[in-house]
Amino acid sequence: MPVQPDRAIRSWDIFCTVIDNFGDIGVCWRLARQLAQEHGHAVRLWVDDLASFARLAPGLDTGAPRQELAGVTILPWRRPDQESAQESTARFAGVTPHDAVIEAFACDLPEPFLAAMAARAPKPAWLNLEYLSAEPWVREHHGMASPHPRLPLVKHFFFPGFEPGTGGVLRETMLGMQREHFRASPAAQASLWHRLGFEPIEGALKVSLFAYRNAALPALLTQWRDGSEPVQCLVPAGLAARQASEWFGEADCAPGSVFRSGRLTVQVVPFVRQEHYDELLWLCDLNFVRGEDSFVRAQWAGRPFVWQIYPQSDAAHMVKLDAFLALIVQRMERSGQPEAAAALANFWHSWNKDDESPDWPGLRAHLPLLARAAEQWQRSLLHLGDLAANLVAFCENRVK
Ligand code: TRH
Repeated sequence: MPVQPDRAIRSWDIFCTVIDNFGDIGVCWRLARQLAQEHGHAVRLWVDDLASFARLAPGLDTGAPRQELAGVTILPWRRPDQESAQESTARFAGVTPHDAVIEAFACDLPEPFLAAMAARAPKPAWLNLEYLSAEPWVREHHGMASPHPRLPLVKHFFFPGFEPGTGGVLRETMLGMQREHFRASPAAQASLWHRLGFEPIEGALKVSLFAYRNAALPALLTQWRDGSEPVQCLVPAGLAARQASEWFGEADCAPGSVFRSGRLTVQVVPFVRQEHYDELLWLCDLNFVRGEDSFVRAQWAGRPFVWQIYPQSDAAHMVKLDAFLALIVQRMERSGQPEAAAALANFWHSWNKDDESPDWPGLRAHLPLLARAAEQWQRSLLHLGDLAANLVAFCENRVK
């Protein structure tokens, strides 16, 4: 007989704050869509900066007090330090919390909403969705409970991760099939090139470059320019495009801009809607990604990638970087590829330490092996289950 869950979860409130342009909206928007589209749940996504959100979701009306997009209800909110108690009370007046409430990445929930959670029967499942990390302590902390100091509410910590016993990472059910279809379909690829506004350069190594400003970039561009093979570098409009244009001595870095020197062609591509970003990753031989969501997407792409982790004070991010690298490197060493693993680790360290001499030839030499390892890695992640489904099961069975 199928086991009945302890409680049924059919609706969600997700609170997200947006810092540094996109902040955490990348993860929250993907999760919200998946809960709505794949699980058929009602999802309210509360976002404090609709203008930044609109870059990932071009259909968004940045002035709307409430709107539906991709099956998700989107509402504006302000963090407790951004609006007065009266404004917050007015905003949440008459709002009954849904079955489960997620405060993404420890953004504090507004007091009036917390009070409504405490008054609801049954009380909603309350989760803090944490940052993704490969550090070993994540497994122990995943699922930990934290009672509210005043209200009769208990928050649970949900940690994404790469190992059994963690929350896993986001992955849409159809992603693998979509990727295979794209790879096998010249028409789908042509349509992406059309959307990007460029043509493939025959024989060139295709690289996508999504990054924060990085002191290692000029040296990398120099090596690509002076290298022995043509490099076609597709840079989404933003920080890296600006930095590349400065290196070329060009003022404009709008989508459509092209910079050429030696063997290197840099093309600034439009920032595409989130659903299309995967296709860019599937198209390229090597992807530079950053932060959290694009980092995960690069893994599902099964292509070699270079991760620029979000920098933190006291270099705390380097510990996280090394924890993830350790997983990859150990796996590659076990399958007899220690040199390729060392080249990857070496390059990632340079890229994240603003090192002005990243070893491009070292990485390039191992790209074929790294491509195989990337494919194996993405297959190994499949057994974790997908974060959205893990989250539903967690709320239904583990939150009391
Ligand atoms: O938003 P990010 O820069 O990283 C985040 C934030 O920096 C945040 O403050 C930090 O706390 C967190 O990382 C760890 O990068 P990320 O996470 O990859 O998000 C970017 C989103 O943009 C991602 O969902 C992919 C999407 N995207 C598009 O939709 N279209 C595009 O063309 C590109 C390049 C990206």
